[in-house]
Amino acid sequence: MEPEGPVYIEGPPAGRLKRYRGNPILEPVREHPWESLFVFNPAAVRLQGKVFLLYRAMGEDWVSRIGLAISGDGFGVLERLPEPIFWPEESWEERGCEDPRVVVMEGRLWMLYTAYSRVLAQIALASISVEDFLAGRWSRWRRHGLLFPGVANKDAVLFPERVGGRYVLLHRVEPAIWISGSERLQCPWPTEGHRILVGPRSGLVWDGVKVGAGAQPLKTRHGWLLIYHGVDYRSVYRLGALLLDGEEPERVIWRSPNPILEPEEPYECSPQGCQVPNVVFTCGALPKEERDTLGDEDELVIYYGAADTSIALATVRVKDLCPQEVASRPRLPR
Ligand code: BMA
Repeated sequence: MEPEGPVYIEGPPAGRLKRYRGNPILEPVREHPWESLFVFNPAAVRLQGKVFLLYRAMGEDWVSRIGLAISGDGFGVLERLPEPIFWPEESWEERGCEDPRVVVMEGRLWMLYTAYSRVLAQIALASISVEDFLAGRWSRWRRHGLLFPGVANKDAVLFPERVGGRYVLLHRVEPAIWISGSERLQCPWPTEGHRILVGPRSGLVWDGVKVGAGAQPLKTRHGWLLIYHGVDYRSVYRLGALLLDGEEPERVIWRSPNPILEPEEPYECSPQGCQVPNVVFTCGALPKEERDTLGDEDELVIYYGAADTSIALATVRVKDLCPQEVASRPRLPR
């Protein structure tokens, strides 16, 4: 029988992420007024063999702007721009452009971000061609507007390719992660056909208060792997994993019962002058080696904001994250 609503199967535990020894990889720059206080929550894309981190930065005026760091191998930072690449221009984002999540489709970078107006946090969409991005032509960013005008919404991320011919979006109307498809990638996004993908679990558990999508979904042989964040009753932010059906991503195959990363290191818990203690929060992850579809042995690099103050990374192999018995589990009938 066709199950009604979101499918959630309690499953075996996920493996844990392994922190990079060189963490944090990016910290605020006191001499740059726009990023002198905090840098965190980067999107990650790979272009021409390099990793580009588009990160949220806050400085003296407490307004969030987007900065850019470039890495050759995805670990060490080769270059970091002295000026932001994207900043508030519209009234609905006057307090900041936060938490970018970027995918590359059809020759353009598509960036969803939280547009904070001082009153409301909403989802906005901007894009730029790969060519303009690589040439640093920031005036060529195109603002498409608000995805759901007037609606409080956060943590939106696009799938990196069309699924079943449609663009697919995850977003967050508190306290759950929602999923929705559209024929067109435009603002406003259709308001019909949205479904809850997963909500918080009940009880005093690590993802018991609210959940939100994290990095862009990664395509694996077993389905779409989504790193999400869960918040507990003490406002601790941890990361978990979801495996979604490759063709019908609204079907949840597995959800990690345990967190895969939680604040433990000093830079994640309560570093001096930190913005928010006990936070690990991701907006971007990439395969270590360029891949279309990830296999079990492939390694993932997950970039994350630590205590809303600095940027760190952690790695894990697909097979260590997603248990074998989940990968080989027979799928529910379509
Ligand atoms: C969320 C966003 C994130 C932040 C997180 C933890 O609501 O503001 O940017 O990392 O809270 O403070």
